[in-house]
Amino acid sequence: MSVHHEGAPAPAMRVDVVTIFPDYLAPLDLSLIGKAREDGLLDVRVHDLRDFTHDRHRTVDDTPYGGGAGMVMKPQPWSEALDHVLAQDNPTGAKPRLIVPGPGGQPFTQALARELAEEPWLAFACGRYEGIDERVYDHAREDLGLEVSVVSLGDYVLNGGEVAVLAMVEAVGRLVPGVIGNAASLVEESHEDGLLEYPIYTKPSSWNGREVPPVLLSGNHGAIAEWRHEQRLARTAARRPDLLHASHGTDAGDIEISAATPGDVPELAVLMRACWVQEAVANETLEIPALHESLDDVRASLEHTQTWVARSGGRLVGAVRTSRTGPDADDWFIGRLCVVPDLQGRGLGRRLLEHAESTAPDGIRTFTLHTGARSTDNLRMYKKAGYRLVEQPASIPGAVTLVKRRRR
Ligand code: JD8
Repeated sequence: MSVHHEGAPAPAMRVDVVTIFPDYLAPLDLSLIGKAREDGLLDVRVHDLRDFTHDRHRTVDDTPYGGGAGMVMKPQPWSEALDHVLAQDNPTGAKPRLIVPGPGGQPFTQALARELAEEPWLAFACGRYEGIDERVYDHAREDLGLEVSVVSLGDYVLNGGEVAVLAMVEAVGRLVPGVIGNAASLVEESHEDGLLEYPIYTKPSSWNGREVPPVLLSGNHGAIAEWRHEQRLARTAARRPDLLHASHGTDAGDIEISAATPGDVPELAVLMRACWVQEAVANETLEIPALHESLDDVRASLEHTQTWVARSGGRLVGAVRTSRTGPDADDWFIGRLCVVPDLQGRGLGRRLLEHAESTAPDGIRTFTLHTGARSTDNLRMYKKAGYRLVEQPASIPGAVTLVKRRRR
């Protein structure tokens, strides 16, 4: 496994696949994964398990101890195959993460794909017949010191692991930097943030008596972003309510948003400190007003702003503050949007943002908010919600201003 030098192209992610049907993996020569292999972004190697047998019939299976239908894959060929993979082009004695597809494994998800895409070396063991002798898993963990994960593609039964490996290598490989041309397109995909994709259209704008939704022809990016988000919510609610459940907090049902009261002040102060220390680190500055707000400041803020708190099972897990601003008092300033660290990335921030927008009184024409120039997750969420960065410098050093026109 090659050592990576600063500025040098990142070493390819190495992927080894062991199977008795090497041709089953031929699709990995095609399309984006095939191109990524040519470009040296992925180093995919397929090995035939039968090459590690020594009898005339190249036997890899035998009858199950204890009786029962079908055959079991013998341990010895697997042991020799794994030894071969570990010995090949591995001067530093690195160890791959071993993934063994199986109907009883942990579910393969986009989150697991993202996790595996961080690994420099993956090895996949494709079982067939009734499966692989259990001692091979123990040998890999205990004798070879490999991290072994049994992973299932889904709750249905296949005849072997090859199809699962095809899907996993594609789902992981496309997340490797450089494999997908414009990485930005990865952001709005289904399962990336717990919501399904919005409907898409291309020319002609009128086809078979059917029109493309006019908002998509409007050129109004704020309106388009918001329409797309609403479509994603509607589709997810219709097709995968379980995802909505999951993405809206540990138990969606129990996160309530309500108007803040003086009783919330102590917890609010703690939450803001926790969240803005995170922002201070990300933006390398302590010049963040929220960090310097005293308990009295927070208490006083309830007088001149509308603050909302989110509680889960009585625990304060999020908050947001709104106030009418702007020379024509037609701007709704949304601030102090924060979510407890353990619930970030599950859509609660988005929910609080939508709530803050939805409570804007009549006459409000724009929504404005600030965040750190280097607060990448926040910026991604706001942009997906239809906000646009504006030149107007934020009154806070290192911060940026984002604005969205209100749609009625
Ligand atoms: C690996 C052998 C076949 C499975 C007897 C049918 C994954 N989501 C998934 N469904 N099935 C698999 C899978 C099936 C496999 C092997 C993965 C190796 N089989 C066996 C047990 C019942 N036959 C899978 N990932």
